[in-house]
Parts: sequence; structure tokens; C-alpha cells
Amino acid sequence: NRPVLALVGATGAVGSVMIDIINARETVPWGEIRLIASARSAGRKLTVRGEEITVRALAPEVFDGVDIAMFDVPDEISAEWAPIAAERGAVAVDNSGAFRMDDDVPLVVPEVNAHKVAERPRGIIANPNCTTLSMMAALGALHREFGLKELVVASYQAVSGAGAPGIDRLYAELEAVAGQKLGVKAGDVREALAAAGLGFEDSPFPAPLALNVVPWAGSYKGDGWTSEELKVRNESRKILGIPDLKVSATCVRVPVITTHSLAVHAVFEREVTVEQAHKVFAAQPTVVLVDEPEQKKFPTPADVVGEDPTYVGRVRQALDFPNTLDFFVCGDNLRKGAALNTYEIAETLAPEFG
Ligand code: 2RA
Repeated sequence: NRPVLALVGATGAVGSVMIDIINARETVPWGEIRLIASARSAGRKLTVRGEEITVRALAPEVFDGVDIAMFDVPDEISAEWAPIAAERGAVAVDNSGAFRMDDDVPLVVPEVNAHKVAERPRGIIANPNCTTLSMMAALGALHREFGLKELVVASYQAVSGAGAPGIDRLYAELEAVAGQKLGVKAGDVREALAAAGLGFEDSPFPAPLALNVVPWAGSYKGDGWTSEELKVRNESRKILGIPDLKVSATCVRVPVITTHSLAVHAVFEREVTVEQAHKVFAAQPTVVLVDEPEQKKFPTPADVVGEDPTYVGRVRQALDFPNTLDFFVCGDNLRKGAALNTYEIAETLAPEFG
């Protein structure tokens, strides 16, 4: 008997990427794949590995007989339904923020801490936030070798992290500024957006993003910090298993559709050279190194979007900080940052049910 997989949120942005990933796999271990979504989307038919599957409405009984249920839904839906799936006997692999910092829920990046999938007293496993996740394959590999001590990061986050409204808003803003010589006088971009009827009351971003960058992602959490910045700190500590890791993050939204980037300043216990770091990255199958400064070769989000691996470049030994590397990471926030990592957790679990 092969395991039964369910995908909750099958018709959403991440759910669609998930189906693409399942379709692109050479082989899959599943005996049955169930697609689940809100009542509004129920009845739609989607093709998975050549088979047309009717989307079912979320209800307790849809989890009967399911071994692994992947959730790509908003926090409050996961908070309610992942425990219901677990009660019905499924392992819930959840991509929301509802359970990530729960002590009884492992937070898993398979190439860093796959063994944690076994420690799941609630029957729930969490998938990290895409910002943290985008650098974990690279950092986990370095940590194993050199012992990570401190982490300072600045993110350059794509608008699809804010979902379809984020994508729609950036395209609308780009249209409003297209063909004009803007960005030469304070406020001229805001004026162009206002003239196009683009206010900020219902924008996912608190400032113009076209011809701009916005040092704000997520919600306000007090003392100056945003939710995204605190997630980078708390989730990095939990995934890497370093509870006292010193972390400071500044999260910035940039006019990129998909693929988050991070500038990483990482301090290690042991001495580390660029050459050694290159070797570590080259040995990590889920990392691609693009680091030829003399040829001006480095990763950029526009070149990485749609790719599964994490791309790393601009690796430098910090001139004024011992045992310290600076580097730049790009990772597709909808693939490894969300759907792919969730699916890899499910694949890691599959042999338990085979
Ligand atoms: C963002 N990290 O980029 C969030 C999405 N989970 O907005």
C-alpha cells in the first residue's frame, strides 16, 4: 500500500506551484493524491500526473485515510484544520506561521534537520517562512563545517511573498510609472501612483514599490521590529538548533515578482576562507554556486526564478571581522521558499507509510 497524500489549498498560489512540482517529479511515492480547497473552489478539476482530480471542500472526513496532508493556506485556516487532519490520523505538514514556534512542532528544512520529522507529538510538522528558508540550505551547510555564531542579514523580498495582491500591485504601479522620467524629485512616484488612482489604503505595501525599495515586510511587532525580521531570528535559531544564535535582520521589499534574496553576514566559531566555503557549497546538492567576480557573475532573482536550488555568490571573507563570511543568496520564494520544501518534507515522511 502506497501512502495517501493530500494537498490543502490546492487552488492557491503556492498550491499551484506544488502541483507543478508533483507533476515534474520523475517518480512519486503516492498511491493517491487528494486535492482540497475552500468550498468556493470545490468541484474544480486539476490534472495531477496525467489524472484529472476533482477538488474537494475542506471537511474533517476528507482526511480519513490520508497519511500526509500538506497545508498551503492562511494561518487561521491551518490553526483550525491541521489539528483536525492530525486527529484523523494524517501527519500535517504546514506552510503557515501557525505552528512554527510551537515547541511540540518541528520546523524542518530536510537538508539541515530532516531527522526532526520524527519528533512530532502533535502530528504536525512546520515549514519555515520563505525569507528564512531562502538562506537555510547554504547556512546549514556552512554551520555543519564551521559552527555558526552570529548572523546579520538584509533581505530583498519579492512581491509574490505577499501573494497575488502583491504581484497585482507591483504590475499596476509599474504601469502607472512606465514611460515617465520619474524618481528624480521626492514624491514624484507617489504623485504618479495617485494620478493613476493607486492609493495606499488597500495596498499590500506601505510605500511605492515601483522605482523604489520599501524597508518593511510583514506586520509591526513593537520596538521597531517587523514580523518578518523576528521570524528570521526565531526560525533560524530553531532550524539550525542554535538557541542562542545572535541574529539581526532588516527585511526589505523590492520590485521583484518572485525570488527572495538575502545579503548574509555570518560569523563562525572557526576560521573560514572563501575557498573552503566554495567547497562546502559545491558539496551541497541543493546549492548552486555562481561566484566569479572577475567575470561579474553572481546570482540575481531574475535569473533564479523558477529554479529549485538556492543560488549563492559574492562570497567574501569579511575584511574587518575574523571568521566571518559575507555572501548573497537568491531562492525562489514560491518553490524552495514554500511549496518545494513542504513537498520535500512529505517525501521524507513517505517511507514511514509505504
Ligand atoms: C513575504 N515571507 O515575503 C513572506 C511570505 N510568507 O511576505
